[in-house]
Amino acid sequence: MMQKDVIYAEPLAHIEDFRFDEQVADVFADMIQRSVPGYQTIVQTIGKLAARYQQADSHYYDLGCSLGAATLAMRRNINSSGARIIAVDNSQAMVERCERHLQAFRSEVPVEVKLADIRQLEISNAAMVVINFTLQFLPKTDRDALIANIYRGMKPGGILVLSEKILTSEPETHDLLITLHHDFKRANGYSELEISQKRSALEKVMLPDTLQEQQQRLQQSGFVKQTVWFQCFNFCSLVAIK
Ligand code: GEK
Repeated sequence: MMQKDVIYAEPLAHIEDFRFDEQVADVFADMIQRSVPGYQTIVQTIGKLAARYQQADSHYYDLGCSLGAATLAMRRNINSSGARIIAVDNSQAMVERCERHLQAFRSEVPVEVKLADIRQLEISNAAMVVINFTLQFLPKTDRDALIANIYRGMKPGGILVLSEKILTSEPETHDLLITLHHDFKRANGYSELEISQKRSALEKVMLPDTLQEQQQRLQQSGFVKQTVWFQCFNFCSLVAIK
């Protein structure tokens, strides 16, 4: 059974910066589902895109894979020969659980789960790269280089799926999206205390960009074909095709 996220349910004397440790990894499936609007839709669509954009003898990357939800979605949908999925996370706790999770399902498609920093990863021969809510955790100064590295490692016709929480520069609509997201969390059983303590924990660790910054970064890296395919409140997913 899925373990419930109660990490911020009690008042904490000191709120430490959020980390992807054992405690978070244990409740992550519940946490992401109750916190990210559209998460299921996004993961399912990643599967559909894998079916559509697969190419023979290619690599499929899941960058910041956590428990491997996107990897599983791709793996279920790839049937071309010579496919290999590379799932990468720099949290030991996540990588261990991801491996266990993947072993629970049968598949012909080989998956390599790597404990590594995605900023140091060599990306090659990629028909598809997924970076689902992970870029936002990198220092802002490292984001351009990662997207450029992804572009270089992709095959022509390959697809990048980039999902992020986004900032809106105009204050009133920014506040509106935040309020709607908090309503969503409340409707999923998070209390005011949980919402505000989690917000403090993420303040210095998760620094979203605006949608325009994301789009510019993709363009500067070489992606001329790109579109937002999903947005709910301040959560957004883009596709870019090489
Ligand atoms: C999903 N994609 O379920 N290198 C590798 N991994 C990193 C790095 C880094 N530099 N920085 C953070 N991570 C998943 C959800 S969660 C999103 C992704 C969230 C990892 C981190 O350890 C964590 O597992 C993941 O990126 C972000 O579709 O919690 O909002």
